[in-house]
Amino acid sequence: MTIATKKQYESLTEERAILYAKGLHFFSEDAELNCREIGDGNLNYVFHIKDAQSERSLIIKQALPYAKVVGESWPLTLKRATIEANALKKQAKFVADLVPTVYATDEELAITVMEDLSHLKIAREGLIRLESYPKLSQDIGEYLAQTLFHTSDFALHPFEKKRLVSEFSNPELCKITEDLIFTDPFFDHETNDFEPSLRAEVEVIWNNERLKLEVAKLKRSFLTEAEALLHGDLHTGSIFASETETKVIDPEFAFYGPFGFDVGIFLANLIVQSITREAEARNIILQHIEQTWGVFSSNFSILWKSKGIESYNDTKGFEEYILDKVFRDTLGFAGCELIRRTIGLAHLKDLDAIADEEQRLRFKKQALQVGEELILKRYDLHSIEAVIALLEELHK
Ligand code: SR1
Ligand code: MG
Repeated sequence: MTIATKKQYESLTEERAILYAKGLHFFSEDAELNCREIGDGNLNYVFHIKDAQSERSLIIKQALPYAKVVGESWPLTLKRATIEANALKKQAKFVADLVPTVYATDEELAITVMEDLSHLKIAREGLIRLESYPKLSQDIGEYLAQTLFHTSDFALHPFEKKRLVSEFSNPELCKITEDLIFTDPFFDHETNDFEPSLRAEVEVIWNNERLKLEVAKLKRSFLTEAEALLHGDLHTGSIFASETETKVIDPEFAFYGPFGFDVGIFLANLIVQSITREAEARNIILQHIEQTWGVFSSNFSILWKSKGIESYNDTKGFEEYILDKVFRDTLGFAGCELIRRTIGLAHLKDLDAIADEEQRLRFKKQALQVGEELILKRYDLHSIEAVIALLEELHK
């Protein structure tokens, strides 16, 4: 449902969100609604609205006309709310159980009304507390294979594929990624943010021409390879999880880009957990890393054989070539994400919240080291097992 409104954009408060929810006719007329703003991301308001009597609830997400993380000095398109809602609806066609249901959208107010997932926890928060998410890698591997394959030229008529490329043109949000992941961390840029004790390691990165050449190639892939509809920001803060459920939220960065980007961003966020954990807790994460790639690649392969429409699909070596390219890109993008989350503008609680300074710095240096190695060695690491071995080396 699209709600018709003649309103000019104005940001909601908790009180206004309740009034807005009443107009949706989702709750009974006499419902006594409670509302809390629960958004802890960098960009949006998220209102949780609940009728205490019936227990019915929903989420009203509103994009702000600027990046919340920086303030009003960083204006940001409201069109991202429409991109996000349309991406969720598109993904629901392939992985309905793994994304929240969209109930309504309102373009003028940049609002998406959706299923309340507050019985689940943001995966990053749970992972930091060593909570167990046994389904995480199975579900995310499946999500990646289904959403990426079905929105690619391997599954779509070329006219429909190109229509979607245009529908999901998202230049402002892509620019954030281009700057914050692929450019700024590799130069002495004012957006960077790192502890003074890391300066020596950071300067090594800024002066490493071989590394910068590889990052330039990865940035070019991100800019030019419109392979599939990406989530665009698939870190563990974009995932709600429990022991039995996984839901991927927040695809406001969605656009047509290279297959390996979503896979790489997700793996990088698991890699950070593998750095900060010890013993059995670390093994669980290493298994998730291995299984994510395993589930993604085997499901992609099954879809290739069962649903592929490309004339060359049966040509010997083509499928292997594609999956090998996705694997190399995945490692490279994961490396860029590790570096930017350590020294760029947007950090991770997994690392920043470690109180012990010596330990925190050691982990951050390891994140930088793994990031550099994944970028530089991505053509020498021939399997996900080789990546696991590289991660295990850190703890020897
Ligand atoms: C200004 S936005 C900073 C970061 O938050 C988002 O979640 C993306 O990861 C972006 O790079
Ligand atoms: Mg987000």
